[in-house]
Amino acid sequence: MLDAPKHRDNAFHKMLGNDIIRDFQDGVDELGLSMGLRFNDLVLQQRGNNAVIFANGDRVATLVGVDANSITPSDLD
Ligand SMILES: [Ca+2]
Repeated sequence: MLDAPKHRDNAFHKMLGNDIIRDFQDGVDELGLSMGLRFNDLVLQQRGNNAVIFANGDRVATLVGVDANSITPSDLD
């Protein structure tokens, strides 16, 4: 079951799969987690210039041009 997006502008990115998010702005945009995931369920890795987010061993999103260390619970909806 998927949650409906709370708003549909570019400032909110719902991670539903192996998404490539190219316009994430730290401190401006928020990430939405599906499937009841919480920040502690995530693994963040730096791959080149990108932050890659894993949950339960699966890649759920790639944030292009984002520092993995900049993603904290405050970035989640
Ligand atoms: Ca942040």
